[in-house]
Amino acid sequence: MCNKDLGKEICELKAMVKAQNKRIDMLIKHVKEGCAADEDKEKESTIQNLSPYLPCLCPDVLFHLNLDTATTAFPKVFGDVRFVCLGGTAHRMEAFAYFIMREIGLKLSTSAKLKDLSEDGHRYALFKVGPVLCASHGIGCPSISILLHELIKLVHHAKCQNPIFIRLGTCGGIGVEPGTVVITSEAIDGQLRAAHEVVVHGQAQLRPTQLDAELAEELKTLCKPGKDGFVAVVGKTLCANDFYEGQSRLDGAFCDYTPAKKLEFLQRLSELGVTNIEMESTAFAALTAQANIKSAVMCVAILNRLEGDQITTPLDTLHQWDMRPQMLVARYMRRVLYGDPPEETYECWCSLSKHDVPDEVRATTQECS
Ligand code: R2B
Ligand code: URA
Repeated sequence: MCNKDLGKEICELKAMVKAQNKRIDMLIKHVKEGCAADEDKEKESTIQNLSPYLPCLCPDVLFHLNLDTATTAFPKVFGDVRFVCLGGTAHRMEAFAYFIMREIGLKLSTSAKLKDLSEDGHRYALFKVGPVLCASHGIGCPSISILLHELIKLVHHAKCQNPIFIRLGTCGGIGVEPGTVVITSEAIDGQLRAAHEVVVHGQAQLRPTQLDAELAEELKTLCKPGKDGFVAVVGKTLCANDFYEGQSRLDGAFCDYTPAKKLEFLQRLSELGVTNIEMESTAFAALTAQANIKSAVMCVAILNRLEGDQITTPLDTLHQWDMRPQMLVARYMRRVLYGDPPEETYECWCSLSKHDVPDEVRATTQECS
């Protein structure tokens, strides 16, 4: 063996001894200070301001999700969750789960399909695709609020670290071309307050509807209008408690105002910087902000309310538009997970069950080896 080879070997051995010494020091420290306490401290979730009564719930039953902490090991099953995506319907969120699986490079075995983890609860749908949870929230603030209480507890029990919540939906645009993606800067309620009203013990409380401004801007930059064929804008969102009179429509079963009054209201909204109307953003913004969760709302406008009330766009066009916020969120996740562009497969636990894979998924996913 020449001197050069010997020198290299000595160098490698020294590095090994140094690493082992470091490990021994760490183990001694853990034995002295109690490693269990250390590990527990490291693994607390980043969720804040939770009810002081949560630790007393043994088990905690997340009734509407049909999950509980006694029968599900939350840290094991959900501990790797980094993104929680919410959308109105179970069908849309199941399709989104398959879409995001491909987009983040996950593979599904040919005999498996994603399982709705809350199916037996018959309220909301919940799918897990590696680091992404996909849930349906129904219509309106009361519905999304119940889901968020339970999802926030879920990520807390799972000890998730800085999960990002994103609502993907549809909306009525104000002064924007149908098909435009509107990302919410601020959510205001039907009385034009940047607040979510919660009635507790007969008293109305106003909770701030704060969203992450940086995240909204970043999501916007991921849209490439020239290439994508649509634009994304950031603007205020009016969150209504009703689809018809609450959104100043003339086409509900009842209407006691004139077309002129309707337009006057919509123009007023436009002057206030309101770019769209939907039905969940105030509750979504308030609950995520209270929990210290970074969050965003991204909705595709399916009509321009300055031009009408009825939605007459063909269903297949609406389905294509539905994909637009999903495409942007996929780009965002790939950037966060891998940097752009995606290079590797993310290996992790999915909500799989052994059934046939839908054809459209089989066509676009590779078999596990
Ligand atoms: C947008 O669309 C739904 C009503 O059709 C509602 O959930 C919303 O926010
Ligand atoms: N969702 C709404 O809440 N309003 C619309 O006009 C369209 C979708």
